[in-house]
Amino acid sequence: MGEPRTAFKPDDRHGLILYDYAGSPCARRVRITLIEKGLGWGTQVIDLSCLEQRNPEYLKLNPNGFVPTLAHGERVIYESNVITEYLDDVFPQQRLYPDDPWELAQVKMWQSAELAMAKDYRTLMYQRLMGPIVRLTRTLDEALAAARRSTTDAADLAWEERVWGLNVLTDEEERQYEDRLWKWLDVIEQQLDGRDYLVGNRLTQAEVSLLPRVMMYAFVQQPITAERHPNVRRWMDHLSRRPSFATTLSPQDAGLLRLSRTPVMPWLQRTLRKPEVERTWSERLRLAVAKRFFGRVTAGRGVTEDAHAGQPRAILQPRNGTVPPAVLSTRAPRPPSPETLAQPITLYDYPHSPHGRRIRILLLEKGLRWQTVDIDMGRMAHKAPDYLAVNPNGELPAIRHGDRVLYDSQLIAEYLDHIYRANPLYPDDAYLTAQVRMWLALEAGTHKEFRPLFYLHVIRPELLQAGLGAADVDRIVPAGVHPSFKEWLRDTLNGTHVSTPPKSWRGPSSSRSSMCSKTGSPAVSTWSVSVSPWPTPAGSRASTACRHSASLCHERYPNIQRWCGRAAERPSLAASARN
Ligand SMILES: N[C@@H](CCC(=O)N[C@@H](CS)C(=O)NCC(=O)O)C(=O)O
Repeated sequence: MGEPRTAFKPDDRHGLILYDYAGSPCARRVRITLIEKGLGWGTQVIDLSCLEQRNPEYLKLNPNGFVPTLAHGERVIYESNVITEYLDDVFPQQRLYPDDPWELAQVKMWQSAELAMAKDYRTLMYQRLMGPIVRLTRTLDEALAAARRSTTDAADLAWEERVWGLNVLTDEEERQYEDRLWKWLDVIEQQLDGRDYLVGNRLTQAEVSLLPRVMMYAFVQQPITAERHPNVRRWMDHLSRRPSFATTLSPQDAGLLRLSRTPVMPWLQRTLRKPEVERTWSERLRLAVAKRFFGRVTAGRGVTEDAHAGQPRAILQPRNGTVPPAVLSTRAPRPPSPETLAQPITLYDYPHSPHGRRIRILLLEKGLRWQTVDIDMGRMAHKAPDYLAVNPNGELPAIRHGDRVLYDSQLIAEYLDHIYRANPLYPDDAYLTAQVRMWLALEAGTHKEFRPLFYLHVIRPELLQAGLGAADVDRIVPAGVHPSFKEWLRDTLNGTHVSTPPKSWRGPSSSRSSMCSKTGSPAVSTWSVSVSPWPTPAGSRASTACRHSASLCHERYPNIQRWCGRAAERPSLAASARN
């Protein structure tokens, strides 16, 4: 095993280790937070260019297989937004999350929007930036060898091959993703009209979470200009001057930003796609120069020096036995006014939606009444303009609480738990709360695998039972829904997701194994019996997973089965079922 490598001189004052990658916007938001709070930390680089995030040793720390992860003594926290909120609770200096529950929910909605942007961004980035760089600097064999040092999962290796082959997206998909990224930017532009910050009138975590992503639009050839997005440009320029933002921009990213102002990347993408024999002499010469240049740019990321080393690197481990003191969340939410508490609650829901059910369970646990507006997911009504005006993510559920609109089931749950204090479902302790949020993040990490299975096993039978087939899609889907969603529904009805999932999603067979590996993590059972005395919102998804893929849980995972069984004893679970 190679030696653990740290990029910066470790600073041990607080026992913090950040598992980091210089070009990662998700890790950068943690670095910005640490600097804003005046904290020091040590760094362990996880080299994404060699798929080191799939290294089994790292997966033990972060089962989602992403950077960043933070170790605080022996505590391990993953998911950037969970990390930053934990830091805000434990190190309350320079608070970045607001105390007011509604402002807090708004910050979290921006974070949720960023997660949606990230899905589109990720594939475009692999197509337009990572792919050309990997293709230019390595042969396919070298790229696969580098990946194999961290993973033997066939789906991961197939992904690496697609990245190298510049085959992550079709041209049509590229246009769709680009379009969706612009739409997000339009939403931010509108919000910043006449204001300097996204929420309230000061810097909050909304800025820290969004700016690192927005800044990277340029990397996927979507430059943000003052002509088209003047407010976003002003906001970016202003924030980029803050020391925490300025010092966390890695030299490589600064170089890529400069490069993105030139036509080099689109040229590379085009030229690398040409068969070698068709490349002109001048193209070959320019490719050789580019290769030297990118070799230098990527050197700090481990691409070149590690690609041939042939051994997994050891990953620096959290310090066992170093337990930071238990910290009750230092946040003291202002009690809401009686008028706020009396506001009616409307839930935008779909009977089979596990996330809708998550909120139904919570409302029942708290003894709250609500009215339901059903959004027919089976007819893609959640992607229609009417609903997108409520929730630009196009996902269920959302709630209306008086004149406040909230989307994303996790933050809705936290908001309701903050406002209505009866039967609290989130713990007071900052680290336990972080653990609840990590489980929810793990669950969110199964969405891409879960989604095709959900359409195949839940939506399809329902539509077939109603006598509907692929030929009816144009008639039943509301006006204004993007054609790609109609195509998705047609594939659902034809049952062809199994063989032809959209390129950007993994297919159901790998869905099944990933779901298994995620829900089957030994930690799940430990946690569910030892840490959680309350029915967590995540329970609704576990029970749905069991129902749709019975082979996933019952025989293989007795602890999960016991956990589901215990949760099922809560009256709220039965009462929340709508199917
Ligand atoms: N929701 C996660 C997302 C983390 C994430 O996507 N990290 C990227 C770097 S910004 C990553 O590790 N990518 C590796 C991959 O896509 O396989 C978080 O906020 O921590």
